[in-house]
Amino acid sequence: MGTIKQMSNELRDWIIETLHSGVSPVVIADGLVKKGFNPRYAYESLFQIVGSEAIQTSEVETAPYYYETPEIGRKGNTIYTSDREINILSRVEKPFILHLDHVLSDEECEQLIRLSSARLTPSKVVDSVTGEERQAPGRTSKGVYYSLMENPLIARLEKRFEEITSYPIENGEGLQVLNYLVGEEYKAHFDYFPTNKVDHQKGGQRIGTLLLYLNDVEEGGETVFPKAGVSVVPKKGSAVYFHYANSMGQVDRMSVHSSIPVAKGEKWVATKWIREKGIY
Ligand code: PD2
Ligand code: ZN
Repeated sequence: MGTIKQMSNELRDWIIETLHSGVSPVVIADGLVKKGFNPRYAYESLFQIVGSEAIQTSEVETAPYYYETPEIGRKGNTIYTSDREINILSRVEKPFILHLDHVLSDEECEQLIRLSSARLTPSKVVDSVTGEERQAPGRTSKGVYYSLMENPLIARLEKRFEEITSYPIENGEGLQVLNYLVGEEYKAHFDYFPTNKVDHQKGGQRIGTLLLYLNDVEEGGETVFPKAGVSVVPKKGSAVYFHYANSMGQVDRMSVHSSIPVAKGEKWVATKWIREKGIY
């Protein structure tokens, strides 16, 4: 019978690291018991570590996501903004995804690409454990961030996005424009932050994404929502809006999505991430 009742600092650090990598506490506790730890001690220690480190574990996130329809989903089949009429092409409820056409004019798409071409740098990802930004092999595109209202074009678009989504401009992160060349992709990910890494002083959780297509792609480059069985083909001026957080602080794991590799041509998109509160 295992009777070890003391844990070295090294072992504690290893447990924290392993929890962060997504291994469930139960699996780790079972492993400790197999190594000769007292079962009760192993389980209580794991419980304590999870609590004190605020580690998000698969056991903690078991409540089913409660779907709430965002305001954009109550506007019917056409969204009227002060300068455009935008058509809704398709709608998925769970996860919530809207496909929109004519969000940007051809000239606006071309202007955004022209402005961005000279400023591209390698894109980063939000680390699913630390919540910090870093470069990663799963995201091979290049991109540029604009600050809110940075120039007259961005200001006009920000205002339009506010009217489309009904979220104030201040809830939006600066627009990001991305460029993917042949073979480049953004592997499956969530846009929301790990729930224990949300900065409530700076806008809080990301709740929705407006992803705008700036050009037609010859082949590949679709945005794929594998849990919904949806694949969005990039079309110049169109957009997809997806919503993945509710007023109870839950996030929707069904919203996992990716940009599959461009097979021919190149792909330009703009991403508008929306937070639950004003950021600035
Ligand atoms: O470029 C895309 O299609 C894409 C897909 C998934 C962009 C993002 N996510 C993103 O910017 O978050
Ligand atoms: Zn994304």
